[in-house]
Amino acid sequence: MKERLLFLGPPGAGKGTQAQRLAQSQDLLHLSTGDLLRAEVQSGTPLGQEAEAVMARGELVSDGLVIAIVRSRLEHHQGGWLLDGFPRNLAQAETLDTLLTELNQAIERVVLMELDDGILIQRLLARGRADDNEGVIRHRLEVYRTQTAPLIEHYKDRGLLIAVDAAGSVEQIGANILDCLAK
Ligand code: B4P
Repeated sequence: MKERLLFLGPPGAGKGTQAQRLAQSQDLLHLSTGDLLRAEVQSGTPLGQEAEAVMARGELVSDGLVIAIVRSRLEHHQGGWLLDGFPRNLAQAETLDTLLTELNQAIERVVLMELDDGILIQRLLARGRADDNEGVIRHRLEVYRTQTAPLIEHYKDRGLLIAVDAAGSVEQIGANILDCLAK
């Protein structure tokens, strides 16, 4: 079983849902930049105040801020990890590559969760978080296409990418991911 993983995919594909299950069952550190940013917003820290309006618009929080969060969590961690929702653009991916070279911890697999826009929108509207209204969701999908989707080629070129169909039950998708990671 691979121990250093990235989860990639459009908003609402279920990255958080599957990442949490897998991290728990395989005893990996689960780093969700979305969850970490929401915790900062909740606590009203200066970082959270900066992130709040950006997230509500469905845009990406500044690279510097997100990278600082990830670095502080990874640099003292021993063992496997799963990055969920990070990196989200090429600049973040390149900084991550540099950080992981420094830490001598290469990525072993990138799991791409693929799903049609119609289902994504339905799932997010049903979730109903503050940034889950239709206008903001459509903007997040656009941000995904322009800024995050280029990472698919970035990781495919390195032979790290596995694509998983993200339609179906949570259990079924989880089983497919485990199968792919065992290979
Ligand atoms: P995230 O917190 O990463 O959230 P997401 O992409 O919207 O959702 P995810 O794919 O994890 O879906 P989930 O499992 O919840 O990002 C939020 C915001 O944070 C971004 O817009 C950005 O502003 C900021 N941010 C985060 N990381 C950043 C970074 N690196 N750089 C800059 N900014 C960053 O599933 C969605 C719903 O579907 C849930 O309700 C779930 O229960 C349901 N669901 C899941 N699987 C299902 C299934 N199989 N069937 C039916 N429903 C399912």
